[in-house]
Amino acid sequence: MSFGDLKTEGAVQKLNAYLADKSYIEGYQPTAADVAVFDALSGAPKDSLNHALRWYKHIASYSKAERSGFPGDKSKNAAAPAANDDDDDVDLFGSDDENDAEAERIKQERLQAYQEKKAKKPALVAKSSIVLDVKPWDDETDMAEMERCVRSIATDGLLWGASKLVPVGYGIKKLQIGCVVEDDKVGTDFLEEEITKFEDLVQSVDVKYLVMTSAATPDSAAASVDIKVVLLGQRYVGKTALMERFLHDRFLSADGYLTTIGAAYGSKRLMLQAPSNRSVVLGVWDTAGGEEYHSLTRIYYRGSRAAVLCYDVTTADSLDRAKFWAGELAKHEPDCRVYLCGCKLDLATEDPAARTVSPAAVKKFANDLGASIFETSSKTGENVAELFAAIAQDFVRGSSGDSAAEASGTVSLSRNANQQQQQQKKQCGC
Ligand SMILES: Nc1nc2c(ncn2[C@@H]2O[C@H](COP(=O)(O)OP(=O)(O)OP(=O)(O)O)[C@@H](O)[C@H]2O)c(=O)[nH]1
Ligand SMILES: [Mg+2]
Repeated sequence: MSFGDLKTEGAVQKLNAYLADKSYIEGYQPTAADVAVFDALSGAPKDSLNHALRWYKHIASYSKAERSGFPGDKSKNAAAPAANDDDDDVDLFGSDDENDAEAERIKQERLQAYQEKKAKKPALVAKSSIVLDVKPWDDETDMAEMERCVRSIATDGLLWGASKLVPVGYGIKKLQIGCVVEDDKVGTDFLEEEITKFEDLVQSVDVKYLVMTSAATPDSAAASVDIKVVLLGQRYVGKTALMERFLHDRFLSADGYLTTIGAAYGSKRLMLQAPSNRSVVLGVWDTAGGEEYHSLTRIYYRGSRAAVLCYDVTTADSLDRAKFWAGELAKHEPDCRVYLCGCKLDLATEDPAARTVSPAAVKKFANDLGASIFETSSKTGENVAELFAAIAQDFVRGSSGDSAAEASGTVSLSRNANQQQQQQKKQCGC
């Protein structure tokens, strides 16, 4: 099998189709096969061949010396990649001399089966991540009660997320609260109407920002990545699950844990509706937490504009690993904006005693870094959309010079601490 002469448009199109669901020519890390194909091209694929272009840019980001150090057999003609052993995939490229009718018929049959299978995939539910500013009448308004009232609004397709109190002056604070809505079920008008019904407490409601998070399939977003985001953290903290939830809005059960080897890549377009009114493509690298991959991981955070330092709220030493990565970024990528992400929030919500990472330690760490904090559950989806929406918003606002924490509306840990206290109260009956 071969892509053919990679100096021709047809061959580059085959390469593009091949890379539609793969990060590399072979396996899960850059190899000599990538170098062989890269060298065989006459230059960068054109914009419309988005998968090939994304791959090309990634391989081009390595120096020649680094490329020559990639593992694999350099003598092998990697422009003829090994057959893919993934049953889901189809061999779209016959060899140059596969011209006989039988081979063509088999190819067409497989292509048709592949397309039928693809067509049966369930449609993505369009969701938006919304952050609302809810303003009280004065500094005497009971903000805890206001938050309770807002959260009491329940309807199909609405999931409340994290919140914080933001000072607005004269001792008055507004409630900033996030939620994820299914677009065809819940709109901002509904939210505004429902919240302003608490008229004793609420003076006004504004949409701080709204991000459509599932408007595009990951594949269609690969064209031109605006911001490279890297996920870093100890093995097993939940990086891959976070990426899966963000890209595909799904959670693969705990039984199916597969440690990441090298790294995995995916991209997604977010539509920022207000106040930016533009789209941003996030290209996300999920790195391997295993210590044996650390030197390789450097390759993936190079050039990142945002890094999500993941820790597991139920695993105390995972915060130390996040600190290690913060140090590495400070040394090598000082311009990379950092977000702390406490994963597996659902476990701490279910059993507060399971939380072994202290919120105070996280806050101190975040303050030292000037980083935003999010606590997420890839199982329930809580705060995942908010995290990536904030990254996109911060990226857009970056040029205006806002600080990371203010720009993204840093998520307060206090809500979870409050929940914890409430649950502890419930448990002890006081
Ligand atoms: N309950 C719960 N389990 C989670 C969550 N996120 C991840 N897990 C589970 O934690 C285990 C590890 O998750 P991964 O996402 O594979 O961890 P990782 O950080 O990518 O690990 P490496 O690739 O080895 O570095 C898996 O069994 C997941 O199902 C979560 O939000 N809630
Ligand atoms: Mg992983």
